[in-house]
Amino acid sequence: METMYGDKDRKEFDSMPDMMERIEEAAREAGGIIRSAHGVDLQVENKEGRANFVTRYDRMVQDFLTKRLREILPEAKFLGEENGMDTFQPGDEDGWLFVIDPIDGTTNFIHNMHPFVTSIGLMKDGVPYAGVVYAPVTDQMFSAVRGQGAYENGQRIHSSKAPLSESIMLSGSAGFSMEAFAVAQELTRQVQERCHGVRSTGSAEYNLCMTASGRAGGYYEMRLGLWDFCAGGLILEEAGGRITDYYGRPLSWRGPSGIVALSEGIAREAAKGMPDTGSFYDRWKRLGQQQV
Ligand code: 2AM
Ligand code: CA
Repeated sequence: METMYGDKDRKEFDSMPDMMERIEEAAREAGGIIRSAHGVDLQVENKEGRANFVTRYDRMVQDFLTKRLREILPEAKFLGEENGMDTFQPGDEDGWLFVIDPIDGTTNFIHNMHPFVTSIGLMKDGVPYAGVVYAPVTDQMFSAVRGQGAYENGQRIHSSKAPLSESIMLSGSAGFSMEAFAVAQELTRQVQERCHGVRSTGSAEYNLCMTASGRAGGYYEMRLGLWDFCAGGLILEEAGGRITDYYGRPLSWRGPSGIVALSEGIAREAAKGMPDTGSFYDRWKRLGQQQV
């Protein structure tokens, strides 16, 4: 059968259902470790910059995932938020690369306030190939394989076809830069008056999954690590949505980026130019330039 994949890829692709099951199982186990943290000393430390925290559990879960995923796909390389693995290395664009965030939404986790999730992206030759995002508090498992659609707890999901005027939007909430936050707030003010309201959850991967599953119309954030959007970005694309940088350009999938993630309906509007406001991206770009 003629496919978009070559013969070699096709072979790997056939073994994907089994591999995906094992990756999801690893994410579920990671969620178990995260849930077991309730009421224990998290040993919170502040990393570089403002409100950028890490706990004993972020490190422990990343170690667990690295070990478990290495058993599943021994030839894969790793990029992860913690333990000094956070930079895309020369050669990472060749072959398999796991991109993991053991806890996305660490500040929420510290405050015991859902959502916080485990995310596992799997890149192949420099582009996302599979993604798994697991929310342990609500037991939601989101997943996608490139070309095979997106799923929540085994059910196919689709992003919304609704226009901005009938959607909830999600704003970024990283506290690393008050200047970036001020720019994002200005965009939020403008988006707020054109939709049903803007919310902020504190977990980028969860926001992407909320957009992929049709609950939210989109999500924007000034700066994120690759581990914050790799898995959820693929899940959104497979659900019919669109993720770009805030100039509307395709993501490089190599490292940090600002992102604009949109449902199918709002992406269509944005492509045409928003009603009476001009292009979403032009607006974002003008605001972004104050900071970049
Ligand atoms: P984290 O919880 O894994 O740190 C909040 O809007 C999102 O921004 C979260 O996904 C959070 O991921 C991420 N975030 C927090 N601090 C950040 C930083 N200094 N740089 C990039 N992303 C950050
Ligand atoms: Ca994290």
